[in-house]
Amino acid sequence: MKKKIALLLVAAMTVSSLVACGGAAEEEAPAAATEEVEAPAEEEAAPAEEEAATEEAAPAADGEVVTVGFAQVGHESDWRAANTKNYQDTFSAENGYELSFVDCDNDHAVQIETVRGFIEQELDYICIAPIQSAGWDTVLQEAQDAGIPVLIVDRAVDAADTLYTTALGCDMIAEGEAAGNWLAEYLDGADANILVIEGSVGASATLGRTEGFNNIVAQNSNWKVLDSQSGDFTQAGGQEVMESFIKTYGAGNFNVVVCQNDNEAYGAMDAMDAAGITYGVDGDVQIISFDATHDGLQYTLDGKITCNVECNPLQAGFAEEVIKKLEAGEEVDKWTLVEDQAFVAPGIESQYAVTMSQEVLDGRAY
Ligand code: GZL
Ligand code: ZN
Repeated sequence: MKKKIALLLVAAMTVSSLVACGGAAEEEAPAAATEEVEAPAEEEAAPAEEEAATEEAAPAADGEVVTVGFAQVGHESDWRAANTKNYQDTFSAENGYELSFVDCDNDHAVQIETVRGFIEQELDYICIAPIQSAGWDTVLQEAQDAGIPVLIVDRAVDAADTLYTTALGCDMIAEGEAAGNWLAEYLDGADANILVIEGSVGASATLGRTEGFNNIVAQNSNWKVLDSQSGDFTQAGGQEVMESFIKTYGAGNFNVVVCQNDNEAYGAMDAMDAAGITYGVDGDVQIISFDATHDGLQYTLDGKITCNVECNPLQAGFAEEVIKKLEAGEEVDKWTLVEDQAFVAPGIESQYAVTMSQEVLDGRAY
């Protein structure tokens, strides 16, 4: 592998960019401590540099430290916080890695420059959780020309798979279809007037869940999607979009709200509470959410969220497996599917989902 560069990566960070950003999800994020390294604000052209890695990383099995760059989406959701912690726990110094972690704060331009920074530092491996699917060909070609294997993790890129070593993540279209199939089973022929709070614009999680759910909408002529707007995968975004939906469509004119992640669902619940709209298994509106984080499944157990489709954030182990194979000169698969499942509120039996119980919740790893 690449000659190891001096371990001390001098950070040319502006002070502000070192501050753990108080992104919406952070206030709600569980205690998982992530030393956020906030990429510099957009106007600064300089690529986000990594924080100084001061302590010497313990040598890997063969005595060499493996350097890994991770250009993370941001800190928009509880799911993201769990995913970040999983990478930091896995690619730790005691495991023989030196992780250059950068929170790209949901900014595609910053993420591209961050990857360029990893290439300049000649890291051994680069992991990218792409904020958006489009716009990756050029920098992936640059990484390939530099001989650095790239792992596309969590979300997907719209680029030829010859431009990266491997990809891993959940099947977002299948997640959307699981939500739709469950809804069809639950409604059992009843009409549906549906509002959708989408995830971040251009993200494969948004595109896939929307496509998958709409595949099932197309099979149900008495379903109508009244509106579909992005809440950017944040709680604030979910609340804002739900407030505008309530203003536009009025209480009583919709009976299903699809939130493309749990944090948006929390915001939507706040907005419906404020408007006196009831939701959940005993309410006028059924909420479908995605991510199945701990808090999201607590709401599902409480019957507030009726259906929650999981996307497992604990994916770093898959990435590490690929890196270990590459270190050993072995072939790696082009794609690794991270399995997931759906959950429904107690009292609901479904062929598409697991019925929530305290035992199911206690058995969850995140
Ligand atoms: C899904 C992931 C999405 C989550 C959101 O794999 O990319 O991004 O559903 C997160 O919580 O913001
Ligand atoms: Zn931020």
